[in-house]
Amino acid sequence: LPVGERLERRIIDGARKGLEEDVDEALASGTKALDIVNTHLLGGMKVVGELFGSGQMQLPFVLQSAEVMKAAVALLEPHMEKAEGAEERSKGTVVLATVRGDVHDIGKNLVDIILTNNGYTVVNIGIKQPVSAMIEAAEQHDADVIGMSGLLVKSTVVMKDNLAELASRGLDGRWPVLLGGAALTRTYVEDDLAGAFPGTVRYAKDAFEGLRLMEPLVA
Ligand code: B1M
Repeated sequence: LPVGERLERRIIDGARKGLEEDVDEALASGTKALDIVNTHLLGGMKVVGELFGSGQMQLPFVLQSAEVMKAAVALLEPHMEKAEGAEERSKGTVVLATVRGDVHDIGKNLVDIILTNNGYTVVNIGIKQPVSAMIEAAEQHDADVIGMSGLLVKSTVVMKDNLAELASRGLDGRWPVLLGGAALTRTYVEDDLAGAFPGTVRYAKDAFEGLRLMEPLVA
């Protein structure tokens, strides 16, 4: 198999042994680190989601796939392009969290990498975070934006509650909120959530849309 397909297969099979060699080979062939993530690793993860969703894969195997995905991203991260000046001065600060009750963090951590490599300061507070922890971190780090990630359908309701709590504490105008994760839809965020939230709330379908949205949100 060509190395890209091998990497995709590794994610699906949760096969960690020999990963370094395949990552090195893919990089040596001239494929950019981010393209390897977006095409091959995410391609494999999509299949894992489909197999799990249709009952053809059990949870422990999904976990193994997630571990291989994380290991591959960690190997590729040093090879990712950094925007000029990204390390010198920060374009703004974002507090990033996976919402209460949700453990999925691969997407959130990719958003962290992309924003960090493009000059933003990311305060990544982890998974299963209540909105109070996001507020605390945003205050402590004088953040410009709060970013919430969630993949479960129930996380979309948690996000709605979080916005309501920000508003009820009078904090809706303080931080614009960026939302992302596979269970969300643009209409849900832009119509349902934004319609009921006095502050600014935006939907990012992927890490790159998150990056594009940061500039107007920070301004
Ligand atoms: Co979970 N899981 N999982 N899982 N899992 C899903 C989400 C699911 C869709 C699978 C399925 O049924 N087909 C399903 C949810 C169904 C639903 O809610 N209706 C599901 C389920 C059911 C569960 C459990 C409940 C299973 C169980 O216990 N019975 C359980 C939940 C536990 C909990 O959270 N309380 C569970 C557990 C797990 C693992 C631990 C095994 C593992 C996670 C490991 C980890 O993250 N450390 C796992 C995985 C790997 C998945 C799938 C297969 C892959 C998720 C992933 O990493 N994708 C997933 C299937 C799927 O998503 N279709 C599934 C790759 C990642 C890069 O994509 O996170 O979407 P994503 O991020 C994207 C964009 O969404 C966006 O940018 C990223 C890429 O550019 N983005 C943002 C994300 N956050 C953003 C924030 C932003 C901006 C953009 O700004 C703030």
